Amino acid sequence: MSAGDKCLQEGRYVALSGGVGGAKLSLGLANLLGDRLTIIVNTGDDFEHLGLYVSPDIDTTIYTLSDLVNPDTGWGRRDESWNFMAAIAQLGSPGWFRLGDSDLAMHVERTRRLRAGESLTAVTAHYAECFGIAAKVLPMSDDPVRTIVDTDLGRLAFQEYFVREQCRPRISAINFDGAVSARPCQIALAALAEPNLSGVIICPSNPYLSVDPILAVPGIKEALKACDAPVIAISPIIAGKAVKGPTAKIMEQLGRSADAVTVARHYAGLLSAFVLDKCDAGRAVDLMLPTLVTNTLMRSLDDKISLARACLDFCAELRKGAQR
Ligand code: FO1
Repeated sequence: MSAGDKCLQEGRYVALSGGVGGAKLSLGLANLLGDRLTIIVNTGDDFEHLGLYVSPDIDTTIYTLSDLVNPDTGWGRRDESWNFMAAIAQLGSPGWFRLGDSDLAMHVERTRRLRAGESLTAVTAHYAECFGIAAKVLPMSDDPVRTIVDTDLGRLAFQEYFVREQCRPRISAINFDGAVSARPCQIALAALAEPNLSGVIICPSNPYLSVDPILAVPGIKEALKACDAPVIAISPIIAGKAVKGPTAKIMEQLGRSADAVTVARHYAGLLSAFVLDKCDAGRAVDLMLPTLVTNTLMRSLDDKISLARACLDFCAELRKGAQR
């Protein structure tokens, strides 16, 4: 058995992920690894809406891994109905954040359990079990960390910026309120400290809005730096464009060039290696890191599994190189 095959069959991996883009690679990884995968998910997007605790990136991860996700939007549930939204709109409630009828159950039950004293980690583990997900899905922290953006419209909570304002305001700074005093999810830290960890994969999520909040939780960056396994990141930028969402636009607004190299440099000091798309092959030489150039666009399930397999093989290669 080759080292790569052995890692594929025995190794444990940790993924850091935001919402839609990250969940796609998480699905590929989950297909190959099952319960040997731990996914640490951004909760900086969480907020209270209509009195309910909504955790969008956890929801997206759970729905994607259980094949319930709406394939058109990448969030929410497939074959959803919208009677609740229509009924509440009639009562004058703001309708900018759409909660589908089946999706609603997720938020009502989460809110009930949190109010009864369960942690977000426990509720998320319960949901993963209910939906038959073998991988561990973990919030980055059980404490509130909230992504707040400074914009030309003033300070906006993440969902106000992202959904209500459709990412139109110009961002000048990104803050993670509460991060300084947040405690990291202990199961996440334990997964990163495991002696037989084979790799850590930073998914192709928005580095500034989705991965940075995870890295802002005290202890997580330190655990990444301390772990023996290779840490790799996949660029969410392909040929200067984000596959989905405002990553490229935000990079420009923050005065950075929107390309894969900038993403790799953003993670400076954390990475053993970087994965970039074939379209950006020419930029690999600009990085002072080992690189894997492959197809990173994930349209089909096969694409997701192929990219996941390439990442796992790459981790195995990096481990072999480190042993020499
Ligand atoms: N995204 C939207 O663009 N519009 C919505 O109305 C919306 C509702 C929504 C409800 C529950 C949920 O879990 C996610 C939802 N999202 C919606 C997605 C989400 O806000 C963003 O994709 C993430 O926060 C960014 O990762």
